[in-house]
Amino acid sequence: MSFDRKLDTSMYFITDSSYCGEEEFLQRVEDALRGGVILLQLREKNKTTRDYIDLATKVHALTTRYNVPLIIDDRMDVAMAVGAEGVHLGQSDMPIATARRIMGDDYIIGATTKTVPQALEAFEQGADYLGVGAIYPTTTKVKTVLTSVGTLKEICKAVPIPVNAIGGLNKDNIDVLAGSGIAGICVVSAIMKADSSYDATVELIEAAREKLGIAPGAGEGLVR
Ligand code: TZP
Ligand code: MG
Repeated sequence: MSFDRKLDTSMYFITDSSYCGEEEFLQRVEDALRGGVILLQLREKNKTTRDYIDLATKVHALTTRYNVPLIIDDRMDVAMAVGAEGVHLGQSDMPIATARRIMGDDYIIGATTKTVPQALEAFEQGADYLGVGAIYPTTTKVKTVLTSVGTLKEICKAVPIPVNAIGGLNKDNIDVLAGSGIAGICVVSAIMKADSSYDATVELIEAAREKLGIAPGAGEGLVR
């Protein structure tokens, strides 16, 4: 799993399996992939290691088919165990520099940051992209505080890596992100809870293209 191309974070789907059973979950993951998500994170907070690996293996089979990198939330060990393409680390997870030292340069490492100093630190330690938010209040289970669009803009200016906005985003409220300098958006419920995860993805991509000038697939494709 190595990446010889610019990382495309433009439409980043983060999963939450707590909304439905496994069959529906995997169907929604595939629908989102079919709809055009370009990066996918498996985010599990309550699974045993064994169950996390089990689900990650199934999700990785799908993402591989669609040539989409799979990022595992929090757990470098799970990412490496299933041959996923990367890991996403928060401020209380393993330090980015430690993960980079262990994982090497062939894995994608993402970081959650809410301030310019945090963003600079993550970049300097080897993060490939940043998630910044929550921009809006979220219904997804997460310990977070709101981040202003002003701070988001400052972070985008401060680091040369892709910065994604996250938190309560949907096709009808992303206008506030125009001109912020983001590379993409991260969504959970806008896709996960939609009647159709496929339609929701297609509509989100359309909205991001129209309102933010962000177009998934502008990169050169995944090289394995
Ligand atoms: N980090 C900040 S907000 C959030 C995370 C993981 C959840 C975003 O979920 P949603 O449903 O897109 O608001
Ligand atoms: Mg985390």
